[in-house]
Amino acid sequence: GGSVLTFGETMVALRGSGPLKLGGTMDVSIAGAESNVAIGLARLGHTVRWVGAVGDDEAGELVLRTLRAEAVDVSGAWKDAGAPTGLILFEPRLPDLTRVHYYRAASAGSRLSPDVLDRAFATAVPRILHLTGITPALSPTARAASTHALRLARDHGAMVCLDVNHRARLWSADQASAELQNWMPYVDLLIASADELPLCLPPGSPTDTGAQARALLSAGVQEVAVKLGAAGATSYARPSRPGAPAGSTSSARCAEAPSDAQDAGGDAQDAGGDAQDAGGGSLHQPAVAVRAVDAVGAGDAFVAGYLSALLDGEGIAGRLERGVTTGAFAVASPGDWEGAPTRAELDLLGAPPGTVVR
Ligand code: KDG
Repeated sequence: GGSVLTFGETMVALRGSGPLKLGGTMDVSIAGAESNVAIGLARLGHTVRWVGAVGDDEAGELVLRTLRAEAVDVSGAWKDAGAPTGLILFEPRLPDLTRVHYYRAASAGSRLSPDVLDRAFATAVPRILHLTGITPALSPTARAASTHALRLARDHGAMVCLDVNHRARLWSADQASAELQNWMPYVDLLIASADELPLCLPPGSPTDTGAQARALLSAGVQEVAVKLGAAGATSYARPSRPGAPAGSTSSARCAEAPSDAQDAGGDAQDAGGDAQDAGGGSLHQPAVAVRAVDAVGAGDAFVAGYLSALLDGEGIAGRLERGVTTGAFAVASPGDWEGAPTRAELDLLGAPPGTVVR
């Protein structure tokens, strides 16, 4: 059981250091947005379960062994003898630009189906179901598994967290939008980058991020967290109401935050920079300034931090603060999830440059 259930495809990840076509050496690890979140949560001490399939191959062994080593519950994961484990190649092409190449069509992980979620919920009902917009892009059965998960969460009273994570190499914006719009009535917490918000709304919706977030709140979402990369993140929430789903109870904090709580010039240099009320039931949190090494996985790390604080009973300011902190750890370390902090390490980012912890 546990606090969080997540499902999706996790692949073997090969990461080079320059143009792929030149060859050379690559590091071997694993990657998958949902398992990145699972590892981030487990490092922070939460119980988290990842469900999905790998092939009956050594690559699949690597995936399961790594997740087990990170204290992610993989008891509901399985090996599919009929298809291989998927593969992802990361090609760092410029200091701030990484290209991704997928070898995942018809992979084991893409063959998820709705019965998998029935089994997961029959074992234990999580407090939070976390899913991403990657899974429905993988196959028709994975899409059906995703929508089935949304219904199971609603039926069992689990809170739903969706990270849009649009992957243009897997499906078009139109395809994503046609699917994700229908999901909004089931979603409690929506996490997205600003350019992904329109994918969740009908055509002709507002073009301004704040207005889009508020349109989503009107469509039934309780809380919208917008990831802004180096600019931090902004959350929008509607006031909590009696009978609201678990986890959304402190949403009202957002609207209540005093607008003069912080110095208006709070900037990204300030590792302890607190959230500022951006008006209209929204709260902005600047990013923690770090030397960026690898931005891949930062969004997933943000989700892990955000959900961790939510599980701890923190309000929106605390969720944003932990989200930008875990996001900064991800950006400052190579790999998708390798640099994710433990709870004791969360404070390290506030240390002055050149600090040696002895
Ligand atoms: O968020 C990081 C992911 O993009 C990476 O781990 C691979 O899940 C992945 C995907 O489908 O792109």
